[in-house]
Amino acid sequence: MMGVLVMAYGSAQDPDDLLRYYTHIRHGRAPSPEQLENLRMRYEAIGGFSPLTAITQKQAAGLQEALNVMAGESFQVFLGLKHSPPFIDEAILDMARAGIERFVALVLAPHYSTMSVGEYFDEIRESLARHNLSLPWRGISSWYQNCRFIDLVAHRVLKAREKFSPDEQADLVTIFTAHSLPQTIYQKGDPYPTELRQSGELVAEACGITRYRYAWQSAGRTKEPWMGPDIVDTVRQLASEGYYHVLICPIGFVSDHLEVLYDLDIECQQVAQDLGVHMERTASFNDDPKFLEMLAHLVMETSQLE
Ligand code: FEC
Repeated sequence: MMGVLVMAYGSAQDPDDLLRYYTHIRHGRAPSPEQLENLRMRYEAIGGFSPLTAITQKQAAGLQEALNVMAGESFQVFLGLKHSPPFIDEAILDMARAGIERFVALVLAPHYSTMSVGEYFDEIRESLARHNLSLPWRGISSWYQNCRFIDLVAHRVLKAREKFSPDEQADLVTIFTAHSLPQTIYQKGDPYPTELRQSGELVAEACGITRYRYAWQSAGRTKEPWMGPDIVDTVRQLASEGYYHVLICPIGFVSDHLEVLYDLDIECQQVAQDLGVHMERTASFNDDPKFLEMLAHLVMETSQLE
């Protein structure tokens, strides 16, 4: 039996879990009371909790079903989250207990950065070492170029364009976004910025659109400089250039969560409305069976590599 370790960010389980969650994200440094209050306010604005962990659980279950259909029962999916239970470490132990002899590691984020996917892989290595396990594994570093993924995103973009009239579509600007990271990744030659551009180009080509931009979103609240341009500044910039119809495609994310539901749908939408900009965003994949089938293909192809 081949194991599949599906990994994602994780979210706070309830309001009482916010301090633990935020401290974990900050590598053990507790947030200030103001920072915590700000996070609480954002969670409240999206209904009191984030749907992320529940969606990730559905994605893992759906991936298992898709693999069962496509490959018989030769894969067993395990879920490991970065910042909330079930943690990656627990999933590694579960795999060992289940007698898994090798596994494919898949992060539910399409683009690679040492500070995103790389950290999930570090966690696997540390966990295996901590428990003295020697399970061979193959990590899927990125899948932003996968043609099935590009087709699915393109479909989402074309669908969302229908929310604009034909006249509006004529000057509509699509903005591809991903989570910002500290600018130090530029010095390290990290592939993340290039991968965002390439995925946007591929989707634009598949949709036949030529007016598109890139922006970073959800920069952390730390003192160091984060990658820009920020999505909110980009919407302001577009309005100043006379573009009042904007479609945001958060191609760096595959689920609804705080960074989509608050940062885009509330914060950015408010700025857009104040500027008189009609802003829409593409729907997240969540547990769309077509998306999970795409992941199943990816896992199967990776498991067959020598
Ligand atoms: O819905 C939810 O509850 C979770 C939303 C959420 C997702 C997410 C994805 C990514 N992050 C990435 C990097 C960083 C770095 C820091 C950082 C900080 C935060 C904070 C919250 C938060 N992130 Fe996040 N991220 C989500 C939520 N993130 C909350 C706390 C600060 C704030 O509110 O702004 C900075 C850590 C530090 O301070 O040292 C770096 C990356 C991703 C996308 C890849 C992935 O999903 O793993 C990269 C979803």
